[in-house]
Amino acid sequence: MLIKIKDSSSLRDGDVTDENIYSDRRRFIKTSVKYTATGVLASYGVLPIISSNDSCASIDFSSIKETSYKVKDKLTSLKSVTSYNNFYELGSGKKDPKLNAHLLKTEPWSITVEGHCNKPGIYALEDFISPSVLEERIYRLRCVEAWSMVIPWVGIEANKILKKFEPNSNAKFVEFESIYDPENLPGQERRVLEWPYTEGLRIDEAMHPLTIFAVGLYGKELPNQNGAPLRLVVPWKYGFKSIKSIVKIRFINTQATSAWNLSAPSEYGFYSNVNPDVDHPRWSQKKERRIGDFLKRKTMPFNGYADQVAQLYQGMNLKKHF
Ligand SMILES: Nc1nc2c(c(=O)[nH]1)N[C@H]1C(S)=C(S)[C@@H](COP(=O)(O)O)O[C@H]1N2
Ligand SMILES: [Mo]
Repeated sequence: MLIKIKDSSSLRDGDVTDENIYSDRRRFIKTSVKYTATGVLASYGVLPIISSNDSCASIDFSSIKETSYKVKDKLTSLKSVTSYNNFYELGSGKKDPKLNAHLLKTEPWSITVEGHCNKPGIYALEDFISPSVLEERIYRLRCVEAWSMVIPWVGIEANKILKKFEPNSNAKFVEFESIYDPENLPGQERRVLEWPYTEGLRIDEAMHPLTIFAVGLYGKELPNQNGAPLRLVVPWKYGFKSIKSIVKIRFINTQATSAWNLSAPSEYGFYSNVNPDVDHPRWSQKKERRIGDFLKRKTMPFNGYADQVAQLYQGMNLKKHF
């Protein structure tokens, strides 16, 4: 992992961080991101997007600008966020990703950018993410399995990164690919899904200001089980669209592949916007269980982000294009 988020309060995955304590404390703790640029690993004859040097820069997490991207809901505890996961490469049980997290090798890490853009290449993470651009986003995450969480991510708007690769007018969709490492990742020994895990968005969805790349949560480096070192977060869509541990970004002309859509197209649509009115063929989506809560709550259209994103789907029949 190339971007290190150090937290002087030494929070560990196992620590129960009360959501309210966290939000108070983050104003006081000094957290730094150590950032070392090693430069582009290789490229198809293009220069790195951000000129690299050997300097280290730190940012103070306590001074991240107040973001308007937050929700009033109570945060899900750090413990739940990091020990109740879906990450099939690390096993299909909810506890497997944390247990097997050490098997995911995040160093070295490179990201291949391909397709309809002017700046394809193989990049190191720090070629396009500098700590000074990171911000906190508190988002709801709604899994298609009808549970949900509220997670304080640390990340950057996806459009800020994607634009640097200069996609051209043929880039109608963006496809992402996760790590493929069957020798180390126990879930990839079997074909539970088509490996590598893929996901995609229409280009306007990818460029929407709510879509982020996350490199951290709860003010520190992203735990492996949450998709280190870089994962997508698309808060108005079911969780499976938020692809983890990204190694490839491809600008394409036709609808992107999606691992779950490939495996069961009648159950998991390409769009997969959170929608209480479109049930999963095997269960209702009307309600959801917020992890940590006793009573179920109503599912909100677009997971509560309708004001910001509904216009992306004007004129579309969302029951058909689910
Ligand atoms: N590569 C990869 N990405 C993935 C998954 C996966 O199995 N593999 N699971 C998805 C699903 S179903 C959900 S709900 C979210 C869960 O994210 P979290 O474990 O950080 O809460 O990750 C998504 N991203
Ligand atoms: Mo999910």
